[in-house]
Amino acid sequence: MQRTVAILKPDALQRGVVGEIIHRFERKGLKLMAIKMLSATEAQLEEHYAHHKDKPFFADLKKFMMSTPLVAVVLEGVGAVAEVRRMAGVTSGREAELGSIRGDFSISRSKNIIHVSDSPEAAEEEIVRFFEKSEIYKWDKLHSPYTFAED
Ligand code: 3AN
Repeated sequence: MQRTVAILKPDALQRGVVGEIIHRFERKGLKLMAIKMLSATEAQLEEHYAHHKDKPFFADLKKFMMSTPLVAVVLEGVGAVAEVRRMAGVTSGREAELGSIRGDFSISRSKNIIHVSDSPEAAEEEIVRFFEKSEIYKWDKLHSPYTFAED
């Protein structure tokens, strides 16, 4: 099983689509291992968006991400990283396929509703960055044998 992180951004909270998005993850069969609201710190965002630190939009991106609390979840499932990326859609809401979270709920590149981990390694780093160990719950999802198979 693989773990991944999704962070619902201020536009998801302002637009009132947090529940709908979490509902999609549940319906897909992913296991919720952690869920919380948090106020991102500047230090967390500088680390999280280090690959964008020289971009002209970096200051606005940080300001946006600190404009409301965020909702962060840890999800578990077979191939969860790729599956949740596919569910999120490509970065720009204007290019994301209809049916994906960004394709359905956003029409912008900067206000694109959700962050999702882009690799298993990034997911593990993000878990450490945004969660305390005690906030991650290990539990048996009784439906798992009906959701996941050898393939
Ligand atoms: P993703 O979130 O799909 O992995 P990244 O890592 O390229 O995409 O971008 C991280 C965040 O930076 C995006 N979710 C978006 O909010 C913001 N961003 C990326 N490119 C731009 C851009 N050209 N203009 C404004 N904001 C951007």
